[in-house]
Amino acid sequence: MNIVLIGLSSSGKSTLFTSFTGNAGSAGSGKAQVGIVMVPDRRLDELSELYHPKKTTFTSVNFRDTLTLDIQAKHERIALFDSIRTADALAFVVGGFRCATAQEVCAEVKKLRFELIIEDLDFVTKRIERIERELKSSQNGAMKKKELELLARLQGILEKEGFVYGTDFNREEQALLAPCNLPTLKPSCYVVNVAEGSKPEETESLLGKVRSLLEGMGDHSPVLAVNALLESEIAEMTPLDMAAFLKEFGIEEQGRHKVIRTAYELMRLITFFTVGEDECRSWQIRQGDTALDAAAAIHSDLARGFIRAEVIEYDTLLKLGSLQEAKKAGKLRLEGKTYTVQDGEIVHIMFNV
Ligand SMILES: Nc1nc2c(ncn2[C@@H]2O[C@H](COP(=O)(O)OP(=O)(O)O)[C@@H](O)[C@H]2O)c(=O)[nH]1
Ligand SMILES: [Mg+2]
Repeated sequence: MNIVLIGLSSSGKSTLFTSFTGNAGSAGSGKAQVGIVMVPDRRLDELSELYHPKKTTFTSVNFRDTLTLDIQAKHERIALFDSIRTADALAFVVGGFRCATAQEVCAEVKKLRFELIIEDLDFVTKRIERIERELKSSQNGAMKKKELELLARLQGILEKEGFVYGTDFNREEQALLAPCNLPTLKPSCYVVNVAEGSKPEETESLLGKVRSLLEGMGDHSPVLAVNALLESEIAEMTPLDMAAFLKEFGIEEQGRHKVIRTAYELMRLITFFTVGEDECRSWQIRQGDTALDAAAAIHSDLARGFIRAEVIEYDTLLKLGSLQEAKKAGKLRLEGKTYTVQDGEIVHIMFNV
């Protein structure tokens, strides 16, 4: 999964990116920077303590730092939107720490949204013009007319300063939309970079104001707060110091975990595990994915030669101590290709190629 950080100049994107990934941000380089972050999971830690495998592998997400949204140079704007289009989810970084009032924060949120809306509106309008030209010269235009209707609908939404995300589309429309890669059709969250020393109740009140602004525009995206400077201090600490520090500052969760968890919920991702003496590992699939999808996530051979899956909840396995014991206790279930995998299950694929 690709999470792209976007925001105005000096909102704290690169500071957050560096604290999340340990890599230098895109400042000055003119190019988006990518960093990989493993997705922490206490359940995998526990499974690993049980198995003592040679290797423990956490599933990961990619973060991407971008140029600022308010840049003017045309080639930079093209590069910026190219990286936005690669996103599975967008994180709008809002520079709350340098705003005097909640109104200023809300104004920044509106400006960010506006930049994406005009980008999509420009794309949709140009595409409408092109299809209209093509329709004049082509006899067989049924499909084009459908696309035109769809684009007119999008244009209507965007002209009212709405995001396309959250609109219902049928399968055919989804197929037409997929190659357009519209930024306002991407799942997004708002990360307000609050000042160090902000009181929790002030932060909650600020987030509430941003939420109601967005709700008023029909946008139900999650809104969360981080402090980029604190995050960069935390990133340098040993786990023990970090725990003490988080407690002292009343921070419940490290910012990058918050953002990853939110993106997981937005993308409807769930985690399943594979275990063994060689490796214990977590994997990402979507809610509703089947045992066959889980097999494919591991390796295409496993999907091709799929026979059955042995499935057990991670806490049952921890209680019973091993897959053998689970089998004896009748807790290891045999499931077929169409079984819907649940979050937190251990899935052992039996296959034959
Ligand atoms: N006081 C304060 N300064 C910040 C915070 N986040 C970023 N900055 C500062 O703002 C400047 C720009 O930050 P940067 O992350 O490069 O912003 P970007 O343009 O969005 O990538 C840097 O000097 C940061 O140290 C914050 O939470 N608090
Ligand atoms: Mg930057």
